[in-house]
Amino acid sequence: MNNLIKDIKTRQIIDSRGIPTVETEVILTDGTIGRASVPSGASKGIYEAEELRDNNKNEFFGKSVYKAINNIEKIIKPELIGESPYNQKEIDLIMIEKDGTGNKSKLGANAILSVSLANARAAAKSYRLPLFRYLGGINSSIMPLPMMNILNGGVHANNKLDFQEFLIQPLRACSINESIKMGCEVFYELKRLLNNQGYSTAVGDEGGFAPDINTNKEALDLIVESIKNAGYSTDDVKICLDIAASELYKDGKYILLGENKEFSANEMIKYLETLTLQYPIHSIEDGLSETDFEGWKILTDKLGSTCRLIGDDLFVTNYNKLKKGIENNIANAILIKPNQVGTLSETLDTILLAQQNNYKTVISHRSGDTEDTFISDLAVAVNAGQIKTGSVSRGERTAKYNRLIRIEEYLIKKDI
Ligand code: 2PG
Ligand code: MG
Repeated sequence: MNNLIKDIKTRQIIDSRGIPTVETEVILTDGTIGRASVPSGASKGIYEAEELRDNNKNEFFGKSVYKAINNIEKIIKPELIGESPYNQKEIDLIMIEKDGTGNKSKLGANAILSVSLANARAAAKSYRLPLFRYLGGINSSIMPLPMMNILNGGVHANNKLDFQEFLIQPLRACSINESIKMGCEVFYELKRLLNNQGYSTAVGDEGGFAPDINTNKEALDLIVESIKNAGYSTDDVKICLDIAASELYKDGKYILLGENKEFSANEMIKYLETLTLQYPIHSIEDGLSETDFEGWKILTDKLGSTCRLIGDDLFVTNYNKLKKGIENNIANAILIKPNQVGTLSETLDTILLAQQNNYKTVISHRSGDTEDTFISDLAVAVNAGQIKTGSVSRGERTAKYNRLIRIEEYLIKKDI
């Protein structure tokens, strides 16, 4: 197909926290336009690719992204015009090489990723294929099971809960529609429970409630009760946790302010183990800090056979970090966030490495996100099995679930 990149347009938009981010359009010679925007994290891993911000105090308190946009217009665009949009790896490689740093700090991972994703969208559209079908081919057929964040703590909320995310996963759902229905019903029941107990039902960054409770056990009890009140068992709907432990780790200790506890790695592991024995916990993400490699080995030894242990900050969607984790038998699952690494091709390489080594993959949003639904298509494309994209409230989260509903409809009708 003699269809080439003709133009690239880019602009600053805002994400779900009102913080500027990059949106890009890749325009092809046949007139197709592919658009994508990039999300942004709050609890970022220290090894993530770098998001370029202007640090100009007069613009959005330093958060504007005009430098990234300028890099797309002045540096990336001239390199990519005339390239084939169907050669995603080549497109990504050109940008990686032009950046020349290990962590995309020159051009900005936000700049590079927006072009990378917009290019894939343009390519898919020009073939008149749904994005997931273009990315994954005829083998893409598994709908991911959502992990829905219904209670927020940590740096995503202003309560005292130490753990960042309390999620539910409707394990026994047979379809996306059913899993979303189950998730919503538990969410309604949690709201009712919180209301009845006089707690606020205001939501945090990812759309989960952020009540003013202090302890992790209180949060877990509320969720178990909501699952039951919604008419489900804790086999139907399980609990997942994102501890985001890198945020709790100071001078070799895990500081849990809400619990009023200070743990060594071993004590933290024991604490997590106790919780898994007391509650229907299916997975734990970032149970320990990204720098606590020794602790992770023990955690995996102790809990790896009974619990899904997901590395987020630990692996930062990075091929080499995951490879090291696999070699050392650390964790058994990986969170995949395209903006942690900065291109679609590198994201796909990391997913493939995980799948070849029996590590489960969870495709994930960021706490600051946009209405872009790329990750929904990505999750189906690679048969990831799991998606984590927030609660069933806030438009930027529901956009991703609603996209999955549409994809499931395509797949059932088999009309593509
Ligand atoms: C996480 C994410 C998404 P953030 O830690 O898994 O839920 O949060 O985007 O703030 O890193
Ligand atoms: Mg996380």
